[in-house]
Amino acid sequence: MKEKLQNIREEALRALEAADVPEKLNDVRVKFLGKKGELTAVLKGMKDVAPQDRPKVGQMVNETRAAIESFLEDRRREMERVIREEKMKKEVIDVTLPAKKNMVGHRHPNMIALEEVERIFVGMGYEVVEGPEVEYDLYNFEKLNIPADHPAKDEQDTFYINKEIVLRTQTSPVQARVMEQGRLPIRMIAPGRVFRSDEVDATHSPSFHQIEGLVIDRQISFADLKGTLEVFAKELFGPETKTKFRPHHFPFTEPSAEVDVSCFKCGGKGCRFCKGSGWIEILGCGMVHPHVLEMCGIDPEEYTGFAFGVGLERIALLKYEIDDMRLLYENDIRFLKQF
Ligand code: 2U9
Repeated sequence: MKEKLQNIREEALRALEAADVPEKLNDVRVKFLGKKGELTAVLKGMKDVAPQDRPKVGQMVNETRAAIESFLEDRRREMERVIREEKMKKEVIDVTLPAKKNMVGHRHPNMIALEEVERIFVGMGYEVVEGPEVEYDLYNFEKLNIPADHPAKDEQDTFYINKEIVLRTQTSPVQARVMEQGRLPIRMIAPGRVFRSDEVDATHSPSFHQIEGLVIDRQISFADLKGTLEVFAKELFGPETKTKFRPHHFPFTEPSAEVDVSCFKCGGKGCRFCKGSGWIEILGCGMVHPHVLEMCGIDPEEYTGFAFGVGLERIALLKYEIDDMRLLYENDIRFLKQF
């Protein structure tokens, strides 16, 4: 019996020595230690061993099993070490290789224009305030002097979530909310996305961006409005830029005006860019209507103010000489990275 166990041990150790992949180690384990393995067969044959010899034989079987298991474990560890080393050698990183280039995006022309406008107004002491794109009809229309059935509501048709809630058609509701808070004076701009029922073409989109401004204080006059917008135009389009105020009508301002700037391409002589007129329309403005002040909780006898509104896309198109607004929404990096 001793000899038999000795033979099993030697045969198993040899087989483990010869195994060159972990799977073969497993085969050896099954062959010798498995349920139908050779060592297990010896155990099963214990009934034929004389009872007084059984403990001794049992001990020998256990020793043989322990020796095989221990060597098997050594071999497994050694194999894993070799495999790991080979893998490390294969995966070695060549730090001298050129790095992969990361595709970095580009700031959108709208964003560049917005930051420029914000820089100008923040420099004049304005705050930048944002508000919700989904608004109450009350703030988007009523408080801005556009009651139900007003023709301006047709012009600014939008998506109604329900009878009271709309996608805002202008950022003015942001100003109405700030006015209601009652902290005066106010000097603010409200940039953001707005929505209108418009067909897409080179100059229109059902969703675009506005920057509106509002100043409320004692003794604010049309002269303050003119001075502010003149500074704005010169900063944005260059120090030679002239401004022209044309009378206009908005429900929320009285008096109201549209503002043209002298063409920054031809200096006002008339060219293809300004369609021969020498002037380019850029924004609308006016003195805040007393009724709007009242509806937002401000006494029009004590306070006056001016407001203006400008389309952000319009500024971006003009400033970067882009001739189709749709290019601004395609987000083609080859287009975007030119600005
Ligand atoms: C309050 C009171 C008045 C905002 C104003 C305009 C004139 C204007 C247009 C420019 C091009 C919209 O983007 S556009 O289509 N806007 O002409 N907006 S005055 O007046 C306000 C705002 C808030 C409380």
